[in-house]
Amino acid sequence: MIPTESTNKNRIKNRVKNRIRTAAGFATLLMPTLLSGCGSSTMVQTETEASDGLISVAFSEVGAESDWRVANSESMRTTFTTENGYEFYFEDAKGKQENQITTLRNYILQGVDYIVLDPVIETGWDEVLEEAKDAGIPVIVVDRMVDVEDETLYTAWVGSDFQKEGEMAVEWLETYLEEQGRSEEEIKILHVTGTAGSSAQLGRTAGLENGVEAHENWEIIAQVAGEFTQAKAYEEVSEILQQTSDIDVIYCENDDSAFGAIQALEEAGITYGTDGDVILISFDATEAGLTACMEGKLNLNVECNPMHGPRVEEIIQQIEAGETPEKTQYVEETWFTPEMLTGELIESRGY
Ligand code: GZL
Repeated sequence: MIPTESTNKNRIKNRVKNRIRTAAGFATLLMPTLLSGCGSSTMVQTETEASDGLISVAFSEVGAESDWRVANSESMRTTFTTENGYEFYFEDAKGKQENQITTLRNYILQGVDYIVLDPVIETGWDEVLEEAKDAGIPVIVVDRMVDVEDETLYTAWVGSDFQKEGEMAVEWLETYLEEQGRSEEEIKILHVTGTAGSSAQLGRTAGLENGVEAHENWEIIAQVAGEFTQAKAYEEVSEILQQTSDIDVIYCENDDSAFGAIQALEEAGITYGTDGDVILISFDATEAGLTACMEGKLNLNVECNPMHGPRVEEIIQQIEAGETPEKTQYVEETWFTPEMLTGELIESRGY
């Protein structure tokens, strides 16, 4: 949506202010180079060079570690297009917080209109978010959460209730075991966690651990770091299967790590899924994950919606119109079992 005249004036005024501050910032940064007479100074774009009338949205993405992540990046790219009235900046941090902090500082120096941050882990953001606030640049946090002293350091957060996702999985497991006549049986669970300290890992882990706490016949026999990737999960699960095959459930905190667990189970000759010995639970409900679930390879897949682009755009348009967006916006999510799924349904979901 192209902004109105009044919001345009506001933004240009803001942008000139930001650029003056940025030029000063650059000058300080470049001073040593200039004084030493080497290197070329890259002055900030003047107002006439900037793409006037477009809203600059600068996104710092976690990485490209999973199918979910790729869909999340795509949703942002296809929302913030020039045709829609935006100048879009994108940086993939390759899973490292230090890369995200560097990226945010560059966005601040560039004097962008909005920063969107998907924080790889929850802690360590206070300082750089303070710098963005001082620069007058609103920060919208998506997907994972930041744990900061001062909540005014970000304008809004939109994402999933990860603990609720875990609780949905536990509720389903409880019912499933009941239907199988196994509610009194000793249930041994292998827990494959996501990126340590990420909101998705913290929430999904809490959901499972609380569930185990409430069922004295459930036991987590091992917690291994799958880091949301197929390769790492395969390595970790293979190692466990060399020590024991006495496992009833493998709880994987995303689809990619579930695929790693499947690889390890197949190599060990252990059956899994709806007709196998091991119950497989996964999260994300990506196209690949739901297809595996439809084929009976996964018993349950809990949805985690990555399509944050449209929601972030709504927040930006509210700010542009002088409104105050809701601080915390949870997305609605559900779960899937094999009998619920068809090729058409999977196709219709778009990721
Ligand atoms: C969840 C997101 C997680 C996904 C993983 O919202 O942060 O990160 O569950 C992704 O697939 O790597």
